[in-house]
Amino acid sequence: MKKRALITGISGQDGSYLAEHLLDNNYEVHGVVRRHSVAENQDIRIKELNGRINTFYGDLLDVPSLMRIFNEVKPDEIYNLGAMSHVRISFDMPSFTIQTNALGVLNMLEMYRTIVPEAKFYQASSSEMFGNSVDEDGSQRLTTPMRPVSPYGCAKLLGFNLVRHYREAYNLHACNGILFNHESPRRGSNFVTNKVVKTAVEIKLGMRDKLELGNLDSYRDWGHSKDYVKAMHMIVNYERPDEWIVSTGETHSVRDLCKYVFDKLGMDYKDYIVQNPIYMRPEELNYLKGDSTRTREVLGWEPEYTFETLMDDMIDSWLTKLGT
Ligand code: NAP
Ligand code: F7E
Repeated sequence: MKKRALITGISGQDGSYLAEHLLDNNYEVHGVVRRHSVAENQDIRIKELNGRINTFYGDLLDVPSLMRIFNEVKPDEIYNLGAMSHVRISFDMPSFTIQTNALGVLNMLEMYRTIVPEAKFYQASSSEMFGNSVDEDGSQRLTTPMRPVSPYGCAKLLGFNLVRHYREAYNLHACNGILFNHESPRRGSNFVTNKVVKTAVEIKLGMRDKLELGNLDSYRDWGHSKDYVKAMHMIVNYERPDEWIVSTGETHSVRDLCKYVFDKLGMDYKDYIVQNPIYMRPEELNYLKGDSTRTREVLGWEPEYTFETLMDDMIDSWLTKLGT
């Protein structure tokens, strides 16, 4: 019999790639989608999967909907990817962020514990939980202190701890993947990578003449979402529930990112970038570089994309979308 997976956030970047990966591995895939006033927008990233996946209306904050879905699907594996995932916007919507990203995890764990305790559970934890802690060698790892610097990071840390607590208290196969930034052509266009790539392509095509950004001096460890969803599946299927770091181990500044993308399109980024304080954060996370040695050695996970091939994939996608 096929294994049944339930994905919250299936309409998001990772949820859509994870659904494809699980279908390729012969899973029956179910997902939770939220109602949008523009119906076409609620499944834009999963349209191609129509007929191959089963979706349910629901919300992490709507316990009756979760109860109905858990009882109907009776999943073998649960992937909790639903979240308010934009760090800058979490400062504007701290209460909603904390409800969705922390209380939402509690709601999911309660459904799991009471309805399908024999199932396996994955929580989408984040490198944003580290805040500005960096080990002496310039990396973050499981032992690095977690001191988040955004409402998003604070909420994710509560979710992370709830997963640990439920695992120990109720003997559940509940796992945390601490994923560093990962991107793709499906990334929301208000995250920095896709914003830079999309705008640079528009400038190249004469549709715009500047790119407004915030802090150019922060560093991120950027990988490809397609590689990272494979790690999620490996984490859940490892013999023991645990915590895992998923990262490339390379870091680049936002300035490096701009330079690479504009160079690739034959332009000098310095001619087009304007800094606008509205994109700055009340508190910034300055530097991320993850040490995923244990994940590679124990799970055998290896990313296929490099920073450069990730950016090239995103550039090609926007060039195609904008009609060249
Ligand atoms: P994303 O594209 O923003 O997708 C988030 C998904 O969550 C969307 O499907 C969204 O639905 C759904 N959602 C939001 N609020 C919800 C709620 N209250 N109830 C149910 N669903 C809700 O994010 P992503 O990049 O795929 O990230 C997936 C997960 O990994 C998130 O939990 C994120 O915080 C975490 N994470 C991401 C990264 C990264 O670099 N991408 C790194 C570490 C951790 P709508 O489309 O209807 O809003
Ligand atoms: O910002 C700087 C910004 O919004 C990256 C989420 O997936 O990864 C993501 O969070 C950097 C920051 O991602 C703009 O200040 C400059 O230093 O692309 P981002 P993020 O905040 O790192 C973590 C791991 C997650 O878990 C989150 O869900 O870029 N930056 N100028 C800008 N950022 C944005 N968005 N827009 C700008 O104009």
